[in-house]
Amino acid sequence: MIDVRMVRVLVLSLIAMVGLRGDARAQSFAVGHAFATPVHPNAIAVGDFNGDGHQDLAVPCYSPNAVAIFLGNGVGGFAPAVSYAAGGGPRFAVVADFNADGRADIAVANQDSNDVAVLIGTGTGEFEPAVRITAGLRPFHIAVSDLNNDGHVDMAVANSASHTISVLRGDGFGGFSSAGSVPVGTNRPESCCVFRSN
Ligand SMILES: [Ca+2]
Ligand SMILES: [Ca+2]
Repeated sequence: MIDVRMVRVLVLSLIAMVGLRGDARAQSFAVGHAFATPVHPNAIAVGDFNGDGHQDLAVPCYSPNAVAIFLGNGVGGFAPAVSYAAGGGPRFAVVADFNADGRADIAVANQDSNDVAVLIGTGTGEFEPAVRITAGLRPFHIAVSDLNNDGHVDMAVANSASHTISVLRGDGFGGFSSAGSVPVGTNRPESCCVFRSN
């Protein structure tokens, strides 16, 4: 039985080798390690939050409505999590540089408070308090891209209960404003991605 307080994270030397070499032929992994998280982890996002060249993890967790940050040591280990308040029901997290300062930031989809939390990274592994932007009902997923070709990172948010994709326009300084939403049918959109069709 899976303990919901734990997230099993396969952090293995072989994975690091694949990342460094881009070797798609590697097909096996060593035994994984489990790391304690706050209650009910929902997703994992990867980035280098303290600029040491080692991958770190952001794990949105239902309780206590936070995103847990694990700083990696580069050999498969992680420091105990430090949590940052995110909003109601953190469901998904994505890493991007929203204010173009070269430091990784995080956005979290909050399915219970119907918003997206943006946490600006300081580059030391810590984050500024979350700024929350209204999305649709029960946002489950975020995709990041420059959607209007202004050079700033924007977000598309899949809202599972309002059956829409919200577009949040980035200002390049970490701020976002709503650019409306697009209906996508009635079958609970729970994920989205960005691609160019022409
Ligand atoms: Ca790091
Ligand atoms: Ca940044």
